[in-house]
Amino acid sequence: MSSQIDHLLNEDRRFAPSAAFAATAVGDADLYARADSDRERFWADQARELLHWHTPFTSVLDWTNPPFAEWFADGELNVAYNCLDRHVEAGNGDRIALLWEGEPGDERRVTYAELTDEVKRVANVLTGLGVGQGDRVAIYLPMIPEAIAAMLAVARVGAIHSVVFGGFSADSLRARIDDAGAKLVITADGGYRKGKVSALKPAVDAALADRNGSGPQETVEHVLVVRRGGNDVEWTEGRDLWWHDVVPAAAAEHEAQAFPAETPLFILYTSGTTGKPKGILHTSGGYLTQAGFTNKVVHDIHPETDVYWCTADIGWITGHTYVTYGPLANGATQVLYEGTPDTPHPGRWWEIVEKYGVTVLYTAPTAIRSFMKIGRTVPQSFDLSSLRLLGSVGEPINPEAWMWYREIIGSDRTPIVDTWWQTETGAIMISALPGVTETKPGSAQVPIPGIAVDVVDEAGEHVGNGNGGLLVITEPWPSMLRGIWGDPDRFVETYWDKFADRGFYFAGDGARLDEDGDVWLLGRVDDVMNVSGHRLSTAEIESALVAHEATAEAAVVGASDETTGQAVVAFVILKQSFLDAHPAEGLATTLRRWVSEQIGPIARPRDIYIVGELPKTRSGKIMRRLLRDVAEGREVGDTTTLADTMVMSTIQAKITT
Ligand code: 6R9
Repeated sequence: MSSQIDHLLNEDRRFAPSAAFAATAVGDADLYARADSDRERFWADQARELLHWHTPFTSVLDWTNPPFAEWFADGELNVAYNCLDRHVEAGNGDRIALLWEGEPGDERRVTYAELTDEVKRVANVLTGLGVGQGDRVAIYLPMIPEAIAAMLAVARVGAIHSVVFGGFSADSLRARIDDAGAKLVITADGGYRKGKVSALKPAVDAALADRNGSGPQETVEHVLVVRRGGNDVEWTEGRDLWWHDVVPAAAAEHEAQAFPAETPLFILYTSGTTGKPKGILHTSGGYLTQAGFTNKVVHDIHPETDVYWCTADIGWITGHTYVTYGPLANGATQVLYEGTPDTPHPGRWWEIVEKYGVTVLYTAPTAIRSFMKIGRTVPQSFDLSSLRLLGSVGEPINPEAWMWYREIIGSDRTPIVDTWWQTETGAIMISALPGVTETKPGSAQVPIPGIAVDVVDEAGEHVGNGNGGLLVITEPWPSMLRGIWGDPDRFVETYWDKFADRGFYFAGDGARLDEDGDVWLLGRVDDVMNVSGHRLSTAEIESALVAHEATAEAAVVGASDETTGQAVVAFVILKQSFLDAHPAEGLATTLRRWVSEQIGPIARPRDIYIVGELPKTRSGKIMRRLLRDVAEGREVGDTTTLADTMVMSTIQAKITT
């Protein structure tokens, strides 16, 4: 980390917004002044300006029972109405909501009127299936318009969605269905990935297969299946329903009912420091306010003219806030792309930018770095002149990638907003405003208007400019998580206990303040890895590894990786009894595949080292710091606290041979 900090300290390039950009930018410097003079009033103004309230709120923030916040609690709204009907009622029904591009090149343009119609029908189907306020619905879909329609229909009837990324395994899906007690699963036969159909329905079938009495009682009553891949699927009569049978047949009239602002909107599972993923709970009014506000001022959305494209999958928080809720609340037109960036050719994304005239692009550093690897000639063979603003999210963006993004993709002209936030924060918290802030490559810079953050030491003291420490959020914010599904104690413990006396939210990230007081993110300080912008927990992968019959013990670390930011590296001790009966050849490959099946391909270790022992302290804690040194090819650091100081040289000898 220290070499990274030195490197960042030397970064002194600055990019002021052009006068032309600033002249038309939605967000101006006045927002900071307004927010500073009265934070709660500022958010109340945003909530009133950006959303339609069936019942106006009178109470803004209730923080009488911290850390359980309530925002706009006596107000009532319907989230789907805000994302759909009101735009149609305002005469914008013909505006395109989704410019959808399938991986094979098929396309669909969906207007606000059409999407509203579809969501109303799906809402009627949900009601017909007995899904109503407070019920949980799991969504396991590819990036197709139906995925957005499904989320909004669930929201429309006051139910709670839990979107599970399509790359997760049947086991991961099962765990999430069980934890939330989902009543319905919405899936597809399959979707296109890397040039072929990747099936989804079999994973749902496997997740719902008879468990012979193990696990909790089955809660799922129905599975609603979209036909996308055209692949053959198994069918359970009475349980499974085709979307194309029931949705078009449902009535297109559906009046959106108003729900209290604190009505749960969704649960989204994310990795924590322990093995079990946490179901992060978000509610309606505050979440939609901050989603809409940040999309508008950070992405500088002009709904009449912009073609916005956020490349995130809806299985992640970025897809929730900046594909589904933020842009649709603002009535924007956006690109939705089903497939992978390099299928069928490495210029696929840039072809899409050219084809649709994308003006605002929001993506992750890992994608930028993989394009850097391929080389500038690929993007340069497309017309990218429509782009006027670029955004980054998911992990720290190194200054080289930032510069390449600006020069090659942004023609050395577009501002870049590096946006820091988390599943838990629900929306962007730290970012430049593109028409206001002079940007610095590699720094997320300043809290957005209405947000208060600090960098503090272990005791919670402000570290002061020029120093590093822990990133905290010092005041409640509208889109903050309201809890962990079914586990209020874990919510308090994970985020609030560390600085309980000060009431700070602890984000789990290390950060540094530069001489101007701007924030530079330095990565996680806990056992959470960030692989291609996706959060994975070391404990979760370790427990998958030890669940294999060959494994006695496992330690997992995140090692820095040129393309993916971090990569999963595992150190595994095998069981002697297993080795006595089986050949050791090919086991690393088997274990890699095993992890992929247990959790999903994103968790597959880049390297697995079979070792005889693991470095442990005298109290038995695995010293991952030392394993990280090995995995990153560095000289191993201080080993004096190891119970057996020889262990590291044995491990290294093993790895270099
Ligand atoms: C939105 C999202 C959250 C973690 C977060 C941090 C890292 C996200 C970042 C960033 C540096 C940025 N992170 N954005 N680090 N600069 N602009 O990614 O949510 O999947 O929950 O991950 O990602 O470590 O704590 P999530």
